[in-house]
Amino acid sequence: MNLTEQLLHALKRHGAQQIFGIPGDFALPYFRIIEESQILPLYTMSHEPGVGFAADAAARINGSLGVAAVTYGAGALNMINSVAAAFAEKSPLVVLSGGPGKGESRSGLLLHHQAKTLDSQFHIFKEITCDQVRLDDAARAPADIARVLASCLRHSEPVYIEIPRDMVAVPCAEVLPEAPFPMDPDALNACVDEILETLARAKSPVLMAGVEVRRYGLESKVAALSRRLGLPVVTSFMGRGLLTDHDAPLLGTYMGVAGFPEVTQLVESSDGLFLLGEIICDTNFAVSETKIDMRKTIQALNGQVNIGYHTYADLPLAALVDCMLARVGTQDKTFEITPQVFPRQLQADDASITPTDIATAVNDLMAEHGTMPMASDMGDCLFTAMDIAHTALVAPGYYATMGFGVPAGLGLQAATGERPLILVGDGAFQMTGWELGNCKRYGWDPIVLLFNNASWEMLRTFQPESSFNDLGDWDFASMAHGMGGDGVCVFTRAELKAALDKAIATRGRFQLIEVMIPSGVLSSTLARFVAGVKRLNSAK
Ligand code: TPW
Ligand code: MG
Repeated sequence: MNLTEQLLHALKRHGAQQIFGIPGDFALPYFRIIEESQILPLYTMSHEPGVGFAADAAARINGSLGVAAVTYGAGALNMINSVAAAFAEKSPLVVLSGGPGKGESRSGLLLHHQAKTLDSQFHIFKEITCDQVRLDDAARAPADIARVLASCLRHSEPVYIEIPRDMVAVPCAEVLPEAPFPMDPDALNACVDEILETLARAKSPVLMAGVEVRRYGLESKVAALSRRLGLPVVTSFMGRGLLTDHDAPLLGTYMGVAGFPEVTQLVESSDGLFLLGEIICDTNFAVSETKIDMRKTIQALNGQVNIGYHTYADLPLAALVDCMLARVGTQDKTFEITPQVFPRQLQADDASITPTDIATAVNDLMAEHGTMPMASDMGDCLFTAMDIAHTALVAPGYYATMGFGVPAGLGLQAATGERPLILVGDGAFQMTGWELGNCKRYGWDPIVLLFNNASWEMLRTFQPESSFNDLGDWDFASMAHGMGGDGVCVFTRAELKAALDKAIATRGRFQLIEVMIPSGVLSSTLARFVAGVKRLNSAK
């Protein structure tokens, strides 16, 4: 077998299910092998940011490797922002890039796509990946590939693999998976003792589940753990969508001043806050009503556990959860929780549409037709998602990049086979909405709710005086037909309901519903978020 085939088999054995990509001349040779070997299906897209977002979303939804394949320079550097998002939000994304052959590297000519030096790209990717390799030595390649893929899964962070174009077809030995990382069972037991004692001592312990719980495939175990320990569960903003299909005592999403007062009160008054796989970032915590003293929490993240003033190093989350589960018996505790209530039963009348109406309409739709996985962009659409009943969600809640929603939705459908719902603002749609044109070739048929307020509205709420936030009317619905889908523009609640009913009944083509939202009308969560941030800032 050749080097590319061994790499593809190794990717598959480590959990990859498909490849998203755009080729170029440095990548054509390995793309040929991807296509002809049929080891993993290849989906090509239109622009590299979309490739990265789709592969990232596939990784997030399946809790396994996502693969983004690009060409050297113009292709790979076009994907920097998507890979940075995956790094920040801990998504195990494998970047494959073509590269100059060894001979041409020594030619003395500058090569096209070269920025500063031929190594510049490698150095740039070092900043946003946890491990890297250039496969320029066939003898070393199997061990290098094994190491890089093990790093990707262990840290749940992106990795970078460069394939010089004259190496793709050289003979290569099989990639043998690395041995699991050693762990100290005594340290694990001591840590679990301490966590269980701290939780038992607390009068009102709470478990906040973060994205690592999904990244390491621990949702059902964490749900069981919270039932056994009688721990109410909340997610963070970033963790929204976690545990939805598992029997967990889930109250809702913690968003400080922007969230539901019951959840905010529970979290901020807890004397035993257990942050499990939670990224400690501003979108999760800066909006706290009362500042949470992180030194008083238990934090399990990045393969270590912090309790009070000390740290247990090298304890993977999966081992920690397994060990805790083994210690808490098999009996569930009974306790009461009051879960968040979501808006239902849209008044289908002639009133104009608010973001909360969109959430209500989606809740009605999913109650009638079953839940759909969602991909959301950044913007008020993501705050609106907090009013949608719990369902799987991928969204850039921490890194907050625009342009994620549409390509991520395509990644969801490719990875799960399920029809996704995409939430996206008009500004974000201008960035990556074109990727919808790829649905037709692959039979993808997402339902897209485009929140069109003709504005960068989130920015406007923070700085209302700036007219540069006006985007004008682009008539997005009319573009759908030429791209192989159906588009409709809705102004009233009655039209919104009719459009959703029609979209759900129409399979095989993407369904774009352009929802016109009057200027200045926000979701209730974003309105609370802005009011809260302003209140906190004025108190400083
Ligand atoms: C890649 C900065 C954050 S929110 C926003 C901008 C420009 C406006 C979003 O407009 P949209 O949604 O999509 O119409 P809405 O609800 O606010 O009207 N470039 C990137 N990412 C970010 N986050 C920005 C700029 C930004
Ligand atoms: Mg907008």
